[in-house]
Amino acid sequence: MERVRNIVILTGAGVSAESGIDTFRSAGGLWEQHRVEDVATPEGFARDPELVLRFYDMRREAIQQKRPNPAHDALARLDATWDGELLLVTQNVDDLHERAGAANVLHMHGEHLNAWCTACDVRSAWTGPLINRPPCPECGESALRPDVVWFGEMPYQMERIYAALAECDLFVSIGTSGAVYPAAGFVREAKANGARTLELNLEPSQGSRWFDETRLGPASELVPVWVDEVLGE
Ligand code: BV8
Repeated sequence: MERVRNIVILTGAGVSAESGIDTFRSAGGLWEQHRVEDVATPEGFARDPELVLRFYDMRREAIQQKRPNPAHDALARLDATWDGELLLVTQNVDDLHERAGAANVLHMHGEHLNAWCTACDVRSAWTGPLINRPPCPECGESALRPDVVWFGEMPYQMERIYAALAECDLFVSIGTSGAVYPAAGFVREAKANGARTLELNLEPSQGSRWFDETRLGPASELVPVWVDEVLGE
């Protein structure tokens, strides 16, 4: 394997599955008994803000009871010791990568532990519920929403992601079904720029054919083995 210098890693719900956080597809297309369009779209929020706020309050509370698993720990170890460029992009809105010690995590779909004020546009760290419409720490308005990218909304820091994909020699996708865009298209972007592409997943994803190599199994087993390989290289 020619010397790898710049790595981009994309993680999805599968990397947090063994920490006890439900993936989106495991619930047979329903997501915690809700349809995505009712709880993860701006239209759904406008239609029934209480339903959406309760949905996110429940998940924000739940993730704070969970712990990182060996996949998060291994990625944090790679982040701390890799001597080239490393960008860890996650589709997940939990903070398990950070709690495992990863330093530069890019949450392209936002974060449960932030609240976004629709009055002053400021984002604040937030661990409690939003259902009782608490005042924004910045402007005092009761206009806080989850700082999460809903379907139809633009994911965060896309330019930074595409710049890293243009420079990377290795793109690794971990625990994602490849169902949601633009994240699902990153492998093609990396491949077009000459990077090698590796997928670590419990089952083949919708984009498996774009990967040079796919390893099937639980992230808590596959990720530490891969990190040892790439550090030992
Ligand atoms: C946008 C935050 C444009 C919310 C999320 C038609 C065709 C193509 C695209 C579209 C289309 N119609 C609409 C679109 C665009 C849409 C889209 O892609 N829809 C899909 C459904 C077709 N995308 C968007 O809307 C995005 N925005 O396009 O904006 C735009 C342009 C200009 C201006 C404005 C806007 C925004 C998408 C972001 C939505 N928000 N999350 C929240 O979390 O509450 S997405 C959410 O679902 C997750 O963040 C994640 O991204 C996605 C689920 O994917 P995964 O993470 O992969 O999880 P999943 O359950 O699917 O898979 C888990 C995998 O893990 C499985 O493969 C499983 O086998 C594996 N696994 C399980 N256990 C383990 C494991 N692997 C390893 N170990 C294990 N133990």
